Amino acid sequence: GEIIHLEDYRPTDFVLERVDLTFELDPRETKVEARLIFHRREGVSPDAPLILDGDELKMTGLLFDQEEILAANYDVADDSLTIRNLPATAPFEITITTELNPEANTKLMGLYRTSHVYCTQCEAEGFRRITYFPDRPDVLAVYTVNIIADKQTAPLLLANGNYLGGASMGDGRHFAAWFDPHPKPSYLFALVAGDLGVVEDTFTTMSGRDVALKIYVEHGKEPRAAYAMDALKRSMKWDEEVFGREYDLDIFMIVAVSDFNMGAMENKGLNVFNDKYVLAHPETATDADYANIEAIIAHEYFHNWTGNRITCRDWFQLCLKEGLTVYRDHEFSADQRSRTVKRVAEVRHLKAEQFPEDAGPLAHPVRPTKYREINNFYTTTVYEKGSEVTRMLATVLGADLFKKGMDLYFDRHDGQAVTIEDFVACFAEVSKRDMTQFSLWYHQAGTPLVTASTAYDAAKQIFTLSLEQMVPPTPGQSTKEPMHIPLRLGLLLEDGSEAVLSSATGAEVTGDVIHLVERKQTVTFTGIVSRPVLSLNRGFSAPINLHFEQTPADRAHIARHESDLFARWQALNDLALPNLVAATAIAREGAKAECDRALIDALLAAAADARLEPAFRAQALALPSEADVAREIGSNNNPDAIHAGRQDIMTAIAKAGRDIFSTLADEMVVDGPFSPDAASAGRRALRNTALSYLVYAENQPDRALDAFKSANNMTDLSQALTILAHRFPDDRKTVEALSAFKARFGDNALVIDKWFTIQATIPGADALGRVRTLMADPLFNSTNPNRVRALVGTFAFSNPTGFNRADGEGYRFLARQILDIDPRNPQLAARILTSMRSWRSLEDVRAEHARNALREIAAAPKLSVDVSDIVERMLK
Ligand code: DPP
Ligand code: ZN
Repeated sequence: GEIIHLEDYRPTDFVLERVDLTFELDPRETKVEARLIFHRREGVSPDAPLILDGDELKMTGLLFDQEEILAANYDVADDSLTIRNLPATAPFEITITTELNPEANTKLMGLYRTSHVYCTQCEAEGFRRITYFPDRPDVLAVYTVNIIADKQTAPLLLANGNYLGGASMGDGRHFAAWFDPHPKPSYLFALVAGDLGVVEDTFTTMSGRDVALKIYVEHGKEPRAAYAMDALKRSMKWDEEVFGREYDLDIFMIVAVSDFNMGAMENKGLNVFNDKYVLAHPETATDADYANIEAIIAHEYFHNWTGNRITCRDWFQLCLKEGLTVYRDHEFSADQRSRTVKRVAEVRHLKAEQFPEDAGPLAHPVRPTKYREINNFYTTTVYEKGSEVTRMLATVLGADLFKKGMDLYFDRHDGQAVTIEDFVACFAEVSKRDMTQFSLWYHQAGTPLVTASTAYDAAKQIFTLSLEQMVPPTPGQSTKEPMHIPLRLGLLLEDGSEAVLSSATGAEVTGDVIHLVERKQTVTFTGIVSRPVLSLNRGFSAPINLHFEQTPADRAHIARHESDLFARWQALNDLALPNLVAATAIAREGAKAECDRALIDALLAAAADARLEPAFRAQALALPSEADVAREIGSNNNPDAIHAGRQDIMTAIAKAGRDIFSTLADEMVVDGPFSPDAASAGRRALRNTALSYLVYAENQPDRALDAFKSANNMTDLSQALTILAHRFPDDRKTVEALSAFKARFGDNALVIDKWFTIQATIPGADALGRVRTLMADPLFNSTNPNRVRALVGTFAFSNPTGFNRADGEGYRFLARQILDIDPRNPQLAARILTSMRSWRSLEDVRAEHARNALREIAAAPKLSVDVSDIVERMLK
């Protein structure tokens, strides 16, 4: 659990040339033989020992060039192996034998079992749980893998690369050999063995090579992999067309497993997925599930170039592969669906997850400089903010130079393990821009606050925009430098046209982008014939908090007339937030809040505007969440008041728009057989949003109950059930609907996860009791990460009133859960604990309870490094 610092990086003393692995698989006694060929790096002292990483390993054999090593020449512990007196220059072979118990591996790191399937997860540091190894991403080697297993229970034997061959062994076992010609770091190693069904297809690459595509799932679930296969082929094609990247092996495999800590893993040629992001069927998957599958299949596939062929020098560079690959999958989804709707969803997610992280005790730079446990840095900052930084790079440079920079990056660094500096240098080189200031986005944590004010001189036709930026202090970084903030903007004129921005002084302006680079900057636009309405940060061109006092009338103008549709959504959001904040204050006094007419009119105008696509209208009508309101208020938060105030506003909008919502509920019915395409999904989204408002207006469950009974797909069914459960939790009809749902889908784990989630997120103080009851349900399973996240995770992350009960019982419950999960699966425990990251912004009584719960965790006698790292940072 020591702190690792970026500045301490140095290359290994020994170069690993080749890796030969043999696995004799057994549920409890798996034998692994690793033959590793090394040579001493030039210039390294001949006395330097070889030090290999391990984690909970048991070594049963150690050879040097096939000879026993003298006991005096090595030291072994369960977490390291040190070998001394090794050759000064000549290559040598070390053979290590270890014994593993996959069945007992509940951490789901290294080699483990899930539903009788052997499977591995090695990122970030799981390979060291398989054998002693230089387990770091800058050690790239070519691997041969031999797998031996029982033929009956494990007819399928998979590893990275291309299949070499296999045979029966006569003792009921068989073997298979795989060879991966691409040098790779150990975190991309994978092995899968078991009895699975397969869906097969082929893809012909841009140079005419045929690639065999295989998706392995549990027997009987093959039809549910069809959409994932379709998404994979579209991803492969898109990466060729947009980034010029071709696949490089003869085979690409995906395996879906039901016990997995993360979403999915991009192992070379053998992706392993949480089955949640592979399996989909109209009766069991929602539109959101389909969109997630498409995005994650693409994400892992895109890693083949951004992550695998070009990998990270060290784990501080995680955003090099993750931020860039998220950006690529965002662009892919935008091209496959509606770009605006996709952008709105991204920004909602960024603000809901990353902004709170960046504003709390867990804030860290996109490229951190120290960590205790790397598993705790697979964060929305590294992923989503990392993606936003890549997007800004494209905005600052423009599409052509960005593409040139990417091409240079691929050409120059293919086959290497590199850094963020290497990446940024490619863009500096092609654009001849000094990227030093821009790079602060990687180094300075915290969401910048930009304050804008404007003036218009009608006589001189001059419009002045004054901008000021401030990056708030974050842990370990008390003072910050001004950043390079690219702000896209539009000046909307009275007649509905847009002012031309060509004559600006005071800032660099490229196209519709202002480059804010100083702490304070005043930009002047001349030739502006009438008072313009400023639309700033179009498309969310920079991930900032914007403080700009704009009148409701101006915001409503943007919401109606902006050519940039994202900005319209943003304007509606900006109209809604002050209403929700005011409603919170009123609710805190025990009174009922009113809603501004400007907001109601703007929302209903968007709802009824048939020129706007339904998915956009649904997003426009979705008010900022309770978490959004809490973030806007910032401190002394009372989740009950936020909830009550928001309910008042929802009801006011619902009543005012009853006719429109009723029309939409009829108009947006999707006829014909189910299709997960974006247009149909958009109609369903708008219809369900309208239904939800109607239930607010009517305040009785019948309409939701009808929707529940008539639904012919999981989107409509789960939405209707959510409305029933959240609004009428104790109604007999709701109770019946919940049990009907459970009875119908009891054998489908992914749907039962939804059943748990819907109930875990029912607002109010009774939620905790409900969660406790659900934990006793036979379908609850505390060892399955998806199930634990569905119940305990969503309760803590997504039930603000239930979790933040004023008596602190929610926090005490979570503390106990964390201490229970931690010994089994520290990664899962640490992740769920981050749900408390904003505890300091709660009002005093709740904050005190939260602090005590965190202290209870911190005081536990035996904590994993994962949990102790998170809890200590949260209490600091
Ligand atoms: N590298 C993995 C990913 O794709 C981590 N789960 O994000
Ligand atoms: Zn990734």
